[in-house]
Amino acid sequence: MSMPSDGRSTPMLDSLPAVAGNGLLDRRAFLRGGAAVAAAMTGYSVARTASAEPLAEDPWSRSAGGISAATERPSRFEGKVVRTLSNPNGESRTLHARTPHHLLNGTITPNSLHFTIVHNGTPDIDPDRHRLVIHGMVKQPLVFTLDALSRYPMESRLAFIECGGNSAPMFSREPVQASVQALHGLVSCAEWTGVRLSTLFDEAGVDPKAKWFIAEGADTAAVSRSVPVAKAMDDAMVVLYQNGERLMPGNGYPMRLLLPGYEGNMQIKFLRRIKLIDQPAMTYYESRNYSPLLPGGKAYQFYFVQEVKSFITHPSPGLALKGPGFYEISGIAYSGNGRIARVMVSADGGRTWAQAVLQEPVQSKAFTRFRAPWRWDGGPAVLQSRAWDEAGNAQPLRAQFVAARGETKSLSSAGGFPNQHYNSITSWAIDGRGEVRNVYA
Ligand SMILES: Nc1nc2c(c(=O)[nH]1)N[C@H]1C(S)=C(S)[C@@H](COP(=O)(O)O)O[C@H]1N2
Ligand SMILES: [Mo]
Repeated sequence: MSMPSDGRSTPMLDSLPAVAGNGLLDRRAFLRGGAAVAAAMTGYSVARTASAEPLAEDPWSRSAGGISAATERPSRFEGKVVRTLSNPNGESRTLHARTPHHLLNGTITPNSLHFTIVHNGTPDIDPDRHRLVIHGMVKQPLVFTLDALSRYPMESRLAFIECGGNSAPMFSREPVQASVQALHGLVSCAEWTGVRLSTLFDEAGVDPKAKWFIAEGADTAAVSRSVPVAKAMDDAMVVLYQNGERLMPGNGYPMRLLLPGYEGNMQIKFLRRIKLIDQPAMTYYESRNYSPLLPGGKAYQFYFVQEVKSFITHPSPGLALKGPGFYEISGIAYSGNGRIARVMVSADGGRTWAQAVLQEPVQSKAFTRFRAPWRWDGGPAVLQSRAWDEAGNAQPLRAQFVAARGETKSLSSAGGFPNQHYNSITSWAIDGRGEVRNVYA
């Protein structure tokens, strides 16, 4: 490897075993409490050696601080940590707000940064006037106020929500130069609290011949989707809280349907109606928008599950490397089929792979943060991640994926209806200056 820019030798770092090409180190360097990595980093002066001088007394150390706000906001120095808006002028049409994954860490998306898609603006719902009706093929139709719903037993779970159109630019034949936020920002993960849908269905007395239900929102877009009753009996919820506080308006206030692992579009926000039916209703959103086309001209009739997927958030475009040395490669993995079983990371465009550490606890249908230690020698590298889930599914390689699912000729045709459910590999190329670019490898 080349010498770090300050010219010092790095005996400790060199003693960490490389387990794959281009400087990927053994993940056990992390498992030993990080001591091996810490020792290795000293030669690289990521932190500068402290001298004997006292710490500077900055103004904030010398006078009383400000008052606590009733609702805390992030530091004013974090003003760049924002969602990007597809429709910033505030017109009431489809609006996409994307999560800045490259500026976050961990597994929970803060409520203010959870992605949002609203097809006809965010309604300003008075929770006291909102009602949820369950009717159709039931013994006893029911109507719930928010208060009434709040008296049922509740539970909390983590779950990611991903738009079927997330990563649509990755279908483009030429790699689109954009950030992880622009490419993969339509997925987020939160802790959701609410009432199991099976509890409400049991009370309503669902007719055994009812195999589907249709869920409808109170917004003017009246987004509605057919969902199998089996999902209701498995893990669906009517959620009222998001990371401990009431749902954000954009995420469905005052109540939404949560279908862990299923396509975002089905998880109806501003939920006002559930109708039990004996066959799918073939609504606009399921028969036109969300039945992805295949290269042969056939289309999926339904595509509910968001399949196993991962992408690297650090480093990623816009987060340039600052000189050779130690870096943690980290990213997000998730699967609509259950827990993440394994994530492999490559630094040489998929020729060789090293196993990443999965941050505990690894939870079903939720974000799993993976991390891998890496020694960048300053030369070109191509970083990739690939995930497996506990159901045995592997994230498909790009060649396999494109053969099965197709690609689009240009950027402008990306994001169209055939371009959904991209779950293949993302590759970040790093050049000699440490700049990061989206490539296909
Ligand atoms: N009522 C209603 N529900 C809706 C939508 C909507 O516009 N109205 N958008 C859907 C789409 S396309 C997605 S991807 C998810 C996004 O959930 P989020 O905005 O909470 O992230 O909500 C779905 N549920
Ligand atoms: Mo969506």
